[in-house]
Amino acid sequence: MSLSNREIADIFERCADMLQIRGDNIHRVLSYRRASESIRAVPRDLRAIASESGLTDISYVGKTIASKIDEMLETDQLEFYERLKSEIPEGLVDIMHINGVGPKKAKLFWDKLDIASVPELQTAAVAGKLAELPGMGVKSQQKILDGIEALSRQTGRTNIGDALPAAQLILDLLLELPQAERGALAGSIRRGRETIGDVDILIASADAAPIMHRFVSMENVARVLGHGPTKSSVELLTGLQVDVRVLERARWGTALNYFTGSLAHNVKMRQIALERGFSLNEHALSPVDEDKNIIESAKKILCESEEALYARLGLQYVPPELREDSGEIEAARANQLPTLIALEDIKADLHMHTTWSDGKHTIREMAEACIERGRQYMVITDHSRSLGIANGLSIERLLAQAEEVRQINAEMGDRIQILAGVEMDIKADGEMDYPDEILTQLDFVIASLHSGLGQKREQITRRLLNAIRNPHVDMIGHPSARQFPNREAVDADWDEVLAAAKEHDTILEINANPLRLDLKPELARLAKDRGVPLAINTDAHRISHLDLMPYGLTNARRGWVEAKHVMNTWSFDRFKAWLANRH
Ligand code: DGT
Ligand code: CA
Ligand code: CA
Ligand code: ZN
Repeated sequence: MSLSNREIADIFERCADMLQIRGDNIHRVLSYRRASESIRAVPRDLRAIASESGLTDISYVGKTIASKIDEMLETDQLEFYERLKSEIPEGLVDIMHINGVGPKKAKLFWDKLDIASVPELQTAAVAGKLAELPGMGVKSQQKILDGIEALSRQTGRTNIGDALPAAQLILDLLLELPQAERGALAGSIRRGRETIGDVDILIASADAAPIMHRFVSMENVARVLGHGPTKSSVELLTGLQVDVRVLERARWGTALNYFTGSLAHNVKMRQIALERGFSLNEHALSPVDEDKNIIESAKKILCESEEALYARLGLQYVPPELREDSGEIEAARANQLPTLIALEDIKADLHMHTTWSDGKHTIREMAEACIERGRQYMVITDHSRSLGIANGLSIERLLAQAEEVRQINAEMGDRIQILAGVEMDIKADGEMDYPDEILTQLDFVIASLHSGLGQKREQITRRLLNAIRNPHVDMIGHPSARQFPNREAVDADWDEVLAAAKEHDTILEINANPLRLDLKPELARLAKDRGVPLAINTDAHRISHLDLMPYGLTNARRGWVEAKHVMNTWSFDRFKAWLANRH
C-alpha cells in the first residue's frame, strides 16, 4: 500500500529524467538524481527515519526533497511528479534511456515527429524519418535502432496496444507474398488478451520456404530464434517475440483453432471430440476406437475452416474472445452463445478531452474527427478543477466551455450532436469536484478516480458509491483506475459498486485505451449480468486516440457483452431521453 524506499527513489529518478528532457537547470536535475541514489542506498524504512531523526539527515536530502518524501509517505503520490507527467509523456523517459538518444533527442523527436513511445520511435526509424531531422543522419538512426534492441531485452508481456499493430504489419507483409493463400493472427492476440506473451501468426501455403525467408529477414528483426521449414521465431527490435507457422490450407480450421487456444479451451474441445469418436489435434480429426486409440486405417477428417470444426463437434462457432473455458463450450453446446457487441454497433463516444484541459486538439477538431469516424453523437469531457496537473477547468472555464460546445454543436447542424460534459474528479476525501448547481448545467457528467488510488477498500468503495449515488453523475470513468503496465486496479468492493450502479442506473465505463481496458473483462461480465448499464469510450486525448475504440470492443467481448448492454449503441434520441429522465 504505502510506497517503499525503492519506489520513492524511482519517482525521484523519473522526475530528474523529465526535468532533463524539459531542459531544466542541470543543478535542479542533479538534486533529484542524487537524492534518488542516496535514498536507494538507505538501509532503513524512510517512514521510520522521518518519525525519528528526520529525513534531512540523509545525504542529498534537503528541505525540498524531504517535504516531497513526506508527501509521498502521506498520500502515496507526488503532485510534482504527476504534474511533470502531464507535461512530458512517460514514454519519453524510456526513449531517453535508449543508447544513443538522451534527453535532447527525445525532446526533438517529440517536438518534430510527435513521438512519445519506444514503438513509435522504432516505426519512425524503420521508415527513415529520424535521419531527416536536424543533427541526425542514417548512422545515428541505425544506432538508435540498435539501442532499441538492447533495451528490449528486459521486457516480459507486451500490452496489446503495442503488440497488435506490430503483428498486423507482419501479417500484411507476409500476405503480400504470392505463395501466401491466407493468414491470421492466432494465440492470445487473437483472443484479445490485454497483454501478449508472444505473437502467433499462421499462414496457409503450399510453399513455406519463401514465407519463412521473408519473415526472418524483416528489417525490424533483432534476432532469429529459430528458422525451420514451416515454423520460425524471431525477436523484434522492440523485444516482442513472434512465431510464424505455415500449414496446408486444407487443415486451416484445426490449426487455427489449436493455435488460437486457450489451452483450457482446447482441452475441452478435445474431450468433446473424443466423446464423438475423434482425436483432435492441429492437423485433423482422427477416428478412434473404444480405447481411444487412433484407427490408422480410418480416414481422417480435415477442416478447412474453424466453423466446419465447431459444426463437426456439434458446437456453435465460438468467437476467439470467449475461448477461455469460462462457460463458452457449455453455452455453445446449448446453442446459447451471446451475440457479442461489434464495432458497427457503436454510435457515440462519451469521453474525450480537448485543449481546454490536457487534450491535443480543439472541440471543433475532435468533432470533425468523430464525424469522419461515423459517430452520431459525442460528449466533450475535459478534466475538472482539482486535477491541476491536467489543467482542469475552473467553474468559470467549465461554463465557458459548455457555451462553446453548444455553439459549435449548433453550427454542426445534423452532422453530429455534441453534448457538453465533464470528467469530474472524485476527490481523495470522496467529495465531488463541483457543486450540484454547476453539474446541473451540463448534459453529461463522468466521475473518475485519479488520486488517492492506494486507499483502503472501504474508502475507495465509499468514494465510488458517493459518485454513483450523486443524481448528477451519469457515468463512472475507468472505474478501477488500473493502468498497464504498473498501476494496479484500486481495491473496491465491486459487489457493492455494481449493486449501486444498477440501483441508480449509473453507467460504468469500459475505457477503450489499451493502457486501461477498464472495466476489465471479468468485471464487465459481472456488471452486465447484474443489469448495470455500460458504455465503451476512447477517453481520447488527441484525434488518433479515437481509433482505439476496437480495443474497448474486444475487451467488452471478452466480458460476453452484447450491444444491448451498452448505452452508446443507442440512437441519439433514445440516449437524450434517458438523460432527460435523470436530470
Ligand atoms: P501468450 O503467448 O502467453 O500470451 O498466450 P498464448 O495463448 O498465445 O500461448 P502460446 O503462444 O504459448 O500458444 C499459442 C496457442 O497454441 C495456445 O493458446 C494454445 C496452443 N498451444 C500451445 N501449446 C499447446 C499445447 O501443448 N497443447 C495444446 N492443445 N495447445 C497448445
Ligand atoms: Ca502467444
Ligand atoms: Ca507462441
Ligand atoms: Zn479522461
